[in-house]
Amino acid sequence: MCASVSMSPNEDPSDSNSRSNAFKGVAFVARYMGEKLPVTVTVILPTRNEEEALAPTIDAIPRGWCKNLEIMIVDGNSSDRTREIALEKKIRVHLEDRKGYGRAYRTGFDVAKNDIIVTMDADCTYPAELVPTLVKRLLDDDLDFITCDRLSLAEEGSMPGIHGFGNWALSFTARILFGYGIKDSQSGMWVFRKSIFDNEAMRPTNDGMPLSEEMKILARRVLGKNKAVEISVPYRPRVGEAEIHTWGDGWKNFKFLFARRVGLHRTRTPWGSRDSNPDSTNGDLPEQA
Ligand SMILES: Nc1nc2c(ncn2[C@@H]2O[C@H](COP(=O)(O)OP(=O)(O)OP(=O)(O)O)[C@@H](O)[C@H]2O)c(=O)[nH]1
Ligand SMILES: [Mg+2]
Repeated sequence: MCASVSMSPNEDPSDSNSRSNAFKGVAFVARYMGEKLPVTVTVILPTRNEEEALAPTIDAIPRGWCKNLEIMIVDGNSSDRTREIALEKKIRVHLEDRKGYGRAYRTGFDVAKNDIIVTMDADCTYPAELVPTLVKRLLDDDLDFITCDRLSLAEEGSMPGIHGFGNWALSFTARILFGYGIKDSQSGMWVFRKSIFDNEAMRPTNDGMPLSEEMKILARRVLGKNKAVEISVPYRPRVGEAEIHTWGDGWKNFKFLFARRVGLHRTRTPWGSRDSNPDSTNGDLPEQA
């Protein structure tokens, strides 16, 4: 099971006083049963060998609070039981064999069926229980994009040693270069309207980990400060082994920030899914090798 807190609908997840109350609070889902949010939502989880954490991550996402909830993984050649577990849990599986975290999202954003998209790692680090609260915030405040800051409420052990420093250094550099006022440039939890991609200027270009910082840079640049906001949420220790290469990915993130600043970034692959990508909703998913 992933750790969780329950929030009442009017609590602000970024308010630490509210968070302490949240443990005693009424769960959002219970309150909103029968009074569903009038939106459709797709939760996208990129996965590469997440057999340990995937089931609890899926289970931690509340159900029954919006008109339609699609939960899907975009899987990148997992060689463990990740895809089988997703199918057992009856969630959508889309295969994207081109490598990279950013590639998975540039595919997932295109094939997501619903109007609001929520992203998270499939490793129990992000507060899945807050998904309804965050979507409600998007609607109530008429926002287009929320990015969740992990640095302010990170729990002990969630960002060991060099990762914590790397996150701080990258976030600091991004603030200096882009002056966009985002605390956590590396967070992978966003809540946004799929329609933001109707504007091609809002479509991220990077196939790797730098997609995360690119999303925030674009959101502030294209959507503006009033429509793209940052909210602090809890962040928890990872379940399962990470695929991240601390130094290699850190360096790529730094290089990307400078390249993007001077317009020298390149797109390696086109936006969107390929027709040849197998998808469980089309019934053309091959057996797990
Ligand atoms: N489809 C796909 N998913 C990936 C790929 N690389 C990583 N992921 C997934 O993307 C998410 C983020 O990767 P993580 O390994 O958690 O990276 P991180 O959050 O920076 O590192 P930790 O702090 O150690 O969790 C996880 O759910 C991974 O399983 C990839 O090449 N393809
Ligand atoms: Mg992670």
